[in-house]
Amino acid sequence: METTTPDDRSRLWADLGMNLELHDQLLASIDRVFTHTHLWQMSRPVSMSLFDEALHASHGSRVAEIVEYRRAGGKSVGTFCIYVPDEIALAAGVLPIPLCGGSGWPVDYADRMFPRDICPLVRSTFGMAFSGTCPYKTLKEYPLGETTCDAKKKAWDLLGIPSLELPQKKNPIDRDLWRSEVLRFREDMEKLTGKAISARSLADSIRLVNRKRKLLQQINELRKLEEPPISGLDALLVSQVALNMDIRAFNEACGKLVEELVSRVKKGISAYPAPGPRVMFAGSPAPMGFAKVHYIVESAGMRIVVDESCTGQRYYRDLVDEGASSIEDMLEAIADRYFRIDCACFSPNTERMENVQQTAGDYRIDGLVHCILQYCHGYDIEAKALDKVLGKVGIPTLKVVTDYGEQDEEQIRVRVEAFREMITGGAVASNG
Ligand code: BJ8
Repeated sequence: METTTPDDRSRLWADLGMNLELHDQLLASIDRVFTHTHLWQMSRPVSMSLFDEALHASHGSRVAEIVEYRRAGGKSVGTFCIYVPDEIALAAGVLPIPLCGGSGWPVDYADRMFPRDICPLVRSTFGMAFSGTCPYKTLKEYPLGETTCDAKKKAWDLLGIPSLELPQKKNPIDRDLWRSEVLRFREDMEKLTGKAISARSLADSIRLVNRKRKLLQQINELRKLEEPPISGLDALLVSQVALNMDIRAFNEACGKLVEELVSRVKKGISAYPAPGPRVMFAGSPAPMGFAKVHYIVESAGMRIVVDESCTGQRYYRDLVDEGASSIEDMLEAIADRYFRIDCACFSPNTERMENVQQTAGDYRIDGLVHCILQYCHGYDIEAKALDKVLGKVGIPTLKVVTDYGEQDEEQIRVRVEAFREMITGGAVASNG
């Protein structure tokens, strides 16, 4: 919840050395986009106000909390991928701060360092840093990248950012490499704080992060119902906020939301005013600030009932096994859990094919919308393989390649509406 006053916030941003004029522009843009994409919905759960506030607090009271934490001697690490094991950082007393940008406003500021033709996620993240509008820029001991796609890998090189080495395959030798990286991350976190991680603190943080993922699972389980009590747009916002909000406060807010959703189901309250085809959102992540495709799909009368991306199922599907008692076994369990993530950076990525097929059945989807961020070749090319798998079970797909801008909204809408017509028995959609 936003607990700081406008004066507090201005002081905070000035103390952090931010560019206040440009930052005002960024905030105005975030606010305008959020109002446009989310506030037209007629049947939102009341507790979504907690997540709306958290989105706005991400540049206000959340920043103040982290400043306070650091003043008290706490450490933090900036991350860019859901492969970084939060459990280990938290057990060491290090706050992980996910830094992926989802706003279209700062992308051009990345041009002073990067070519224009790279993915908007990378451009938005570094555009914010370069324009002096990222409040988290100085709030971390160091940023930690990972060797996933080429855009990210080369960005780390250029900026001198260290990275976790992710294997590209899933053979036993790759699992060994990943395990050694997980152990290295543990050492790095211990060096940062000067304290060894105890078995007790690691067990506590495993339970804490599992609790977060279980709550997200409960919310998303309810989207399987004929009449989901929460829209795809709001479920996305919850996932986006999950990456920024203090974990305990997030778990509390999610608990309230789950209660309300269960009660809405009992009362027969749907998130949607009219019937519509059930679709899966799949592909590149949709970080906080980016909800364009969800907005277009749902305002065109379809229902996004499941998100397959890193701002969806890929983030909460797997839990860390809580059965281990020694620190070594816990680290093995963490390595196992993260190694199951089915990012398109892996090749072959057969797990993703199997997971999507399973999810398609579980959520009884009528169609799938690939959302590919421009120049995200992994998800773009992999869309073909997924189409083949889904084609065999008669599920149509639509591929939307886009960036964080608003210029293509109407073009996408035309294609999305044609897709809806095709699913409901009308015209044929074009898959570009
Ligand atoms: S586990 S999806 S968070 S790497 S930056 S791959 S959009 S071209 S973010 Fe990701 Fe981890 Fe994988 Fe998930 Fe494409 Fe852009 Fe690369 Fe991206």
